Amino acid sequence: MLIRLPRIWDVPDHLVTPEQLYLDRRRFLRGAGRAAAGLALAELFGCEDTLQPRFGRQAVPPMAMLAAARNPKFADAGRPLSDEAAVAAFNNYYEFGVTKHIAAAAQALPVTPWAVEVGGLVHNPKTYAIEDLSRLFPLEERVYKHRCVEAWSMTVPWTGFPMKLLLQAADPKPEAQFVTFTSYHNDAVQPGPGFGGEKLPWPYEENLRLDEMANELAFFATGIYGHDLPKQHGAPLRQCLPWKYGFKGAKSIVKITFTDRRTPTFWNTLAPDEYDFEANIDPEKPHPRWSQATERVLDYGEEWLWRRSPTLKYNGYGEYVAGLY
Ligand SMILES: Nc1nc2c(c(=O)[nH]1)N[C@H]1C(S)=C(S)[C@@H](COP(=O)(O)O)O[C@H]1N2
Ligand SMILES: [Mo]
Repeated sequence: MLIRLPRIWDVPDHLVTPEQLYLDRRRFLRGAGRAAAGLALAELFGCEDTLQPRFGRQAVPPMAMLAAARNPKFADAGRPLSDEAAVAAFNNYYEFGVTKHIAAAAQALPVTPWAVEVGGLVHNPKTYAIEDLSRLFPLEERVYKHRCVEAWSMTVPWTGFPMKLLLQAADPKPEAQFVTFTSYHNDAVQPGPGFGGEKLPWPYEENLRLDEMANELAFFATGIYGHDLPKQHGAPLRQCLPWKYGFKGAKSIVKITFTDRRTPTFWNTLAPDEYDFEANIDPEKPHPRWSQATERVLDYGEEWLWRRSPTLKYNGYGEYVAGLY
């Protein structure tokens, strides 16, 4: 029997991302037949390799440069930097929609004033204005690889400060073992997605063990490519955890809460068998719906350039984090 697979460029943009497919499948399963929905998914993933450079580039409006020296330890991730305008046009930020092209919609995010509430099981609960954070904690630049669970990756210079500095300032009580990061959420400016009136588990939340937050690699970014974060990248404060899949790092953080237990998180609540708590990058542990052995690296250049490359355990950062597990 001849089965015609749709070529990826024949498929609407909003159908090509695995995380989007998950949401769609939930909708399909309530209506259409289970088997038919399963087949459609299998067909789409069958041609993931044919993804073509077809997304645009997003001009980033001029922003003041940040005075932050590059940390020599993280000056070079061993592969070329991704093109700034390309990564600014290819984002996951579901509060603003399910496609990768939410940059325009994300401009509705109100970032001034911005406060980050640090509390829970700590000796020093405090609400920081975003300006205070970058004054209190010296900014540095680090080039990190970012690997999405959807098997695409990028290489970008983040400006920010180690999470450990905020952890020390908060001074957790002995019973604190985990920490929850909460993203901004406001239905009025962040409309979607909502399928058939289904309420998704907003706000977006993620969590870490305390020793993961204290790890040298765990980083809060306030900037990218030497200037403030564009809104689509999670302005004005986001997490960078380069040894974990991208969904573990929340964008546009408003709250950081120290706890004695793991709290529910956005993707894990939606699909516990697909998005686990640890989410450490591991080429030998396939996602239930696709392999994690390789990734498509977004390199650089005038046009989109996806380069297929093997995925490394802990994204190649084992020397820093392997001892945690
Ligand atoms: N609040 C929030 N944070 C989020 C997400 C999201 O949808 N909402 N997506 C995550 C995922 S899956 C990835 S891969 C990265 C994408 O970051 P980027 O768009 O800057 O590349 O943000 C993560 N943080
Ligand atoms: Mo992701």
